[in-house]
Amino acid sequence: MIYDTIVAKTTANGTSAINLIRVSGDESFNIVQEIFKGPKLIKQKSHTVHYGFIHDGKNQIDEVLVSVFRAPKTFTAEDVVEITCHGGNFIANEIVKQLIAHGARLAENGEFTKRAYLNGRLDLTGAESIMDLVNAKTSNQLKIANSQLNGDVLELVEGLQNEVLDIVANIEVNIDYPEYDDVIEMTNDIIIPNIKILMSKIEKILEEANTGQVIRDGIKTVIVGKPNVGKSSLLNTLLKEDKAIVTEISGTTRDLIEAELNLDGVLLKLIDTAGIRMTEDLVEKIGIDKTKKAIAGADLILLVLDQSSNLTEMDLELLALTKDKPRIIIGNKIDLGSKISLGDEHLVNISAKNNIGIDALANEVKKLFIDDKLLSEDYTIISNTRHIGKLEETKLALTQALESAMNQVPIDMVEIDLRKAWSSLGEITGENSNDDLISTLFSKFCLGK
Ligand SMILES: Nc1nc2c(ncn2[C@@H]2O[C@H](COP(=O)(O)OP(=O)(O)OP(=O)(O)O)[C@@H](O)[C@H]2O)c(=O)[nH]1
Ligand SMILES: [Mg+2]
Repeated sequence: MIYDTIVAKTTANGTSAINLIRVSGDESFNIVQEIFKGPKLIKQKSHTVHYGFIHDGKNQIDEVLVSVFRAPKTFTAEDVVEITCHGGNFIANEIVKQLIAHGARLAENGEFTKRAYLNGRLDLTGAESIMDLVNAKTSNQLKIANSQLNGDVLELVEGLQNEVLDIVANIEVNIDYPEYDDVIEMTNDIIIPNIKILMSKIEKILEEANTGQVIRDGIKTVIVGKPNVGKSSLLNTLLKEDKAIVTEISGTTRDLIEAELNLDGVLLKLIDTAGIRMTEDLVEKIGIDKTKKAIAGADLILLVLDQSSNLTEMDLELLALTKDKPRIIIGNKIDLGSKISLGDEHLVNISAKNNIGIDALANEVKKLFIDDKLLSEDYTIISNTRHIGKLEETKLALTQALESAMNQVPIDMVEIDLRKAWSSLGEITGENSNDDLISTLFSKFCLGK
């Protein structure tokens, strides 16, 4: 298909040494040539770089390097020209303006990657992995994004699709050649075990996806406790910086304080909260309300208790409030004593102020969420929430197919559910997906990507 020629600055706003402007589409070479004084671009070999000047017809704008890439071996699978100019927003914006004046259109967010997808160079999972690469903050995030970019998720999903098709083929054969009266029973005997095998495969993938999702999205970790137990001290010790104010005054933290921590390749999205207590102070009350909301939205609670004094009513309330959440109960200020014991409940003793027990705490967090085996071996892990949702849909359709088959429902009805399973899988790779989904998905990309 032929699309119009698009342009965007690919580097972020702000002062930098160099900026890169990307142009993609059939007219790329011609449009850039209009404002480029240098060699004739159309005559140059693909994947070469050329020195020259950009001008606006009257004046020189910048001294640049122009790289030319001919379709189809380019990022978008279209003709692409990249202009490397000096840094600073002004120059880059002037060049983009000139390119637009000569017929290019300003690209939408993610439109270059969208073209790569529409032109068949990437499947949807490959395109999504590019956004994950750009956003990666830990080595594990990078690892799963690269595996997805290399087509591992595509391969996994296509494998599952083929298994569904094999089952459908069994049905088709028997529908086409219904030589025997008991054909339906026979077919069910063949397909029921196959559906079961496929379902258990998908269940295993979904189980492992927990680890993938945690790695991709990070763990929203909320530090809670009554005032003065050392929540902010814990945040600071974990971050190795004085991010939150720490004082001996109860009620020091009023608002949520957010920070990110790379814990051996696992991203913790930490939130320090206002200590919970009864208070008449309006500001503190609002802070406490926010704490309660943060608890509700957390993946993990770090509930901090104070080992230097006995448990209070408020501690017990907080223990009850967080009971159903994944949580780690921490006994802080272990340097001052160990007055608390919780019976069967596991307590991780630390001193936030003196940096004692912090590594053990970090290990507890990892143990709770990450299956290391999946990362060390050559596994394909699904990590993207959209993919997980589609796999759940697939599983549901297979469950329905299985139920029908077991109840000897007419075989063509069973086939409808199997086809549904097949098409849910196809939505993961973008083999069948609607325009709205594609637009929303790519709009989350940054400009120039
Ligand atoms: N001895 C000792 N003191 C600590 C420890 N951790 C924190 N503290 C002290 O406890 C006091 C309160 O610490 P914060 O970190 O501000 O406590 P908080 O839970 O954030 O308190 P609020 O924000 O008021 O809810 C400060 O004086 C800290 O220095 C520890 O491990 N040992
Ligand atoms: Mg605090």
